[in-house]
Parts: sequence; C-alpha cells; structure tokens
Amino acid sequence: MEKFYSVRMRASKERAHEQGGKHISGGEQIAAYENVRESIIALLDKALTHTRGKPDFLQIQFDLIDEPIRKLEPLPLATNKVETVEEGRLMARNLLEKSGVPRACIEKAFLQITEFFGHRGAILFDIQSNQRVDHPNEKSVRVSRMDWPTDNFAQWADHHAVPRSKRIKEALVLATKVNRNRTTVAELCWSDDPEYITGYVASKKLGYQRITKLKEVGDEHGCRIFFIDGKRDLSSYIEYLEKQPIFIEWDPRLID
Ligand code: PML
Ligand code: MG
Ligand code: MG
Ligand code: MG
Repeated sequence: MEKFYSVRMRASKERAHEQGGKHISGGEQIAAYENVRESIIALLDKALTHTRGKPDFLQIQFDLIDEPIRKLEPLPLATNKVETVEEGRLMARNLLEKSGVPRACIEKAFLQITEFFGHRGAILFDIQSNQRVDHPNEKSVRVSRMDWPTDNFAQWADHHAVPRSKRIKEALVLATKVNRNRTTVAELCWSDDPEYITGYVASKKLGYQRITKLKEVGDEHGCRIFFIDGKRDLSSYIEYLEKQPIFIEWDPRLID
C-alpha cells in the first residue's frame, strides 16, 4: 500500500497562536513521500505571502498516516450572487435554516458572532443547547488530514466552470469532510483575509452554497462555525475532524 503523509502549516504574528498571537495562515495537504518537499514549499509560500501580514511564527510538520484514507465525493456547488453584506448574511441565515438549524439557534449564534472571530480553527455550536461546545480553553477545533489530488480537482473545476483556485479547493475539501459527517447539521464560513469577501453555507442537504458577499473588503474578521447535533458523541466527532484522513475524489461519471 502506498504511504501518505499529512503535511500541515500554521503561521501567526506577534507570538505563536497559543500565546495569543494573531493568526495569519494555516494549511493542510496529504502527500506521497516524493511530494512532501513540494507540499512543504507550497505551504511555506502560502504563509510568507499572506495578505493578513508577515508571520513571525511559522510551523510546518509532517507525519505518516498509518490508517486507510477514506474517499469522499465533493459536495455539490452552487453560487448565490448578492450585492450587499446585509443581503449576504440574510441569505446565509436562510440557508442555515433550510439545512435544519433552528431559527433561534441561528439568531443566538449571530448575536455572539463577534466572539467567534479571530480563531484559527472552527467553533462548534450545538443546536440542542444553543451554545458553543468546543473547548472552554478557547482553542477551537482544527480540521486536519485532508486533501484533493490536483488532477482530479482540475477535472472537477473545469467541468463545473469554476476557477482552479486553491482557495475554493481548500474550502470545499474542508466543507466536504465536515458536512459528510452525521453530527454536522451545517457550516457557516467566511474568510479572515481582508480582500476575500465570498463565503459559504454548507450542509448535506444543500451542498456547498457560496455567497458572494459576506463582509466588506478590508475587514479581517472571519469565522467558521459548525452547527452540530449535540446529542451525538462530541469526542468522537472531534476525533473525526482532527484525525480521520480524507481524500476528496470526484467521479466524472456522477454528474451533479
Ligand atoms: C478562506 O479563505 O479561508 C475561506 C474561503 C471560503 C470561500 C471560498 C469560495 O468558495 O470562494
Ligand atoms: Mg484559514
Ligand atoms: Mg497536493
Ligand atoms: Mg485565511
């Protein structure tokens, strides 16, 4: 069996993340041994050229994956065009509701949303108790060990007339891993990169629903919230997010 390595990067400014530094960039790849160098260089470039600033803390690590890598079909994609942030956020709330997140829970999360900005990982918000349930130490959860082989992604992108953008690829990889799990009801995300204003709502039910404006240009506040069913086991869910290796693989015979 071919061996694969999980390669991951995180970069921050004014100290490391755990010492309260500002998050600059993070990234995940899975590579065969002969491609590890290329992955490390790609992640290094991502961190050194980031629009959130020049990092003064950077960590890149790799480790052997010793369990089977599960394959998942990418979520179907749709793009919703909006003109204003208000329209975008209203659409996000409606898509969350259609995905099965109760209205009261959506309102509660939006009221608290400024507390969810500035984390490097994701916030877990339970739809049963209407509150944040990832760790009290405020660490948030980092989804890891996932990738989409370049050629298959390029085929998918060309077929869907989507740009072959690394950003879209990385976001769809994460959204697919997260939303194909039964504990996830839906995800809400927009970037913390000041120049990037498109975000999305994703769920099993609606797929990956891009929304073209969820914040103003120049705004460095991003968020990633997983609305989850807290009746299910939280620790095995977090274990899945952090540890289960996933490859996204699009089958061109399945036209969505
Ligand atoms: C990010 O930049 O961290 C998230 C980007 C989410 C949207 C990507 C897209 O579909 O355009
Ligand atoms: Mg990020
Ligand atoms: Mg790669
Ligand atoms: Mg970012």
